[in-house]
Order: sequence, then structure tokens, then C-alpha cells
Amino acid sequence: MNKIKQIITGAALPNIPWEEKPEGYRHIVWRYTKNPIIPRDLIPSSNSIFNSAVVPFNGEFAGVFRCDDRRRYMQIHSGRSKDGIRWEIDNESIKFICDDPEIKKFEYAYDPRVCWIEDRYYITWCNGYHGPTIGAGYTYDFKKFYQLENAFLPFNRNGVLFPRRINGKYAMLSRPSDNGHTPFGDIFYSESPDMCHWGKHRHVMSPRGRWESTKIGAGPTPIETTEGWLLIYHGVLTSCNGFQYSMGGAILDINQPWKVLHRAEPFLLTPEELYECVGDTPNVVFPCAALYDAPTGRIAIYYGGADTVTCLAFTQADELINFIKSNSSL
Ligand code: BMA
Repeated sequence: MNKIKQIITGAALPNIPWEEKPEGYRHIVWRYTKNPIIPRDLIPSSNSIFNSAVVPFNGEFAGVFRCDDRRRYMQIHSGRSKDGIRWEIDNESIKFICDDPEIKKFEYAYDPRVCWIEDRYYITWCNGYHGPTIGAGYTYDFKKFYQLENAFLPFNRNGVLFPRRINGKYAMLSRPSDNGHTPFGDIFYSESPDMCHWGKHRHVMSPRGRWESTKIGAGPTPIETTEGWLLIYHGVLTSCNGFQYSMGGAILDINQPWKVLHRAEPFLLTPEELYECVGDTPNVVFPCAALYDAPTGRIAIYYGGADTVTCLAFTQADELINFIKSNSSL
């Protein structure tokens, strides 16, 4: 923790949830010993709470949570926490304020990301509109939520905003998909002058075999570092038993984020613990958010376990970036 050089470009978060790497642990990302932090039934209405996004908020923490309810509707809920570990989640799902009845019509919402840009928290999620696409909205207080136009045409998933404008434009990663359990998927970059009209689509990266052989998708909001944008993403392997979701890492160019500078060949985390291997969908680690404390380089990653529970893992920015660079192949 005694870092000499600050690698992350951003704010301090001294109260970041944190646990030191266990003695003798060999890998770059380590799990919180009290995982899962959110059980499937934290709120009365939920079947499962996973693939969720959190941010620092007023000295504490807030977030948007994927709660599949006991009818198995996929919905997103608002939540708060003092320490980023113990969460209070609203039993009622978020009801977006929206003038346009066409956009407001709710089909389903899942896999939210939350991203502070300039003056508000933007939320992106997989939104049902004649198939899955990228829904977008914002909040100032995690009480009132406003819905914007869907960013893209169906079918698309894993819309992840960058935390600041790039070359004057809002910027988003996404993963065009199909209407089902998509057997393909590359990450693309798009930009927008107004969070409504998206274009200048650029290819970022493709699956490339092994643990990321079927499809990939951006995870948490990319973290700005002196080496480029640190991107944590998921990669999917198709085994004879179905999909297996692991976590990987890459570094994207700061001004042209569609250019991949480094990409680690080994995964960062793969389903190994019971709460990742057993659940509604076995063998899934699905990262959707990361908190960081810039001066110390501490990073806390929030991920879904087996489409059932929410978990926490930790890493250190300098070690992670060295690992990605020294194990990179493009
Ligand atoms: C994806 C999404 C994720 C889920 C994953 C594994 O297509 O539905 O929400 O975690 O599959 O089932």
C-alpha cells in the first residue's frame, strides 16, 4: 500500500472496501473472504441479486442492482451502503421518469453499469426494446431516475460509458449481440455529442480463443491510468457443459480507446469458489463495477457470482497493469 507513483488518474477514496492480499496468494486479483457480500434473498422480492454496479456517493456508496424477482422478471433496483459491503437495496425496482411513452414502456432491465460524468451519475443497462439493447438514464441522488433514449438498435448488451468525454464526446463500449444466448460478440466503441445520438463506431477487440473463445464484453467503467484506460472485461468459453464466464484485463489508448495497447492472455479471475460455480447459472464471474483509491492504487471489483449473488474482489493498480503488460499478446 505504500505506493510511490500514482498510476490512476482520479480521486482518493480512503474508505474503499478493502482487504489485503492473503499471505502466499499467487494471483493478481483476490477475493473478499466474506463473499458473497449480497445474498440472493437480501430483499423480500428477489430470487437473485448479481451483476450490479456501485459508485462512491456523498462520502458513502450507492448503486444500481440487478434483482431478478421471484416471478423471474429482470429489474434494476437502487441501493445504498456506508461501507460498500453491507447494502440496503430498495424492495421496489427503479421506475424511470421519462416523457416518451415509447421509451418508458418496460420490458426488462439487467446488468446495470453506473458512471459519474461531469455532474451526474449515468446508468446504462441491457434494456428490453424489441430485444435487448442499451438503455440509458441518469440520477443525481439515487432516488429519482430519468430515462434517456436507448443508445443503440437491438440487439446489444454490455454498454459501458467512459467516465469523461473523449475528444469532446461521450464515449461508450458495447457488444452487439443477438436476441438469445449470443454465441459471438466483439467489443465496439461509439461516441456521442449529447448522450442521445451515437456514432463513429470502432471495433475494439474480438474473442480470441481459450477462456475468451465465444464472446467478450466490457465490465466496469474503464479506469483512467498513466498507461491508458484500464479495462476489466468478461470473456466466455463454451464448454460441453455450457458457457463459462471469466474476468480479463486490457489497456486501451487514452485518446483513441478503440486501440488496444495491451491485453493479458491469462484470465484475472475464473469461477473457482462454490458461489461462482453453483447457482442459477453455474460458472459465472461477471464484473460490472470497480471502485478505486487513486493515491494508493487500490481497486475493488464488484462481480456477479453464478447469476445469483454479488461478490467483491481486490487488486492493486500497479501490479495489475504490470501483469497485463508482461502477459500481453494482441
Ligand atoms: C449473459 C447475461 C448476464 C449473465 C450471463 C451468464 O448473457 O444474461 O446477465 O450473467 O449471460 O448467464
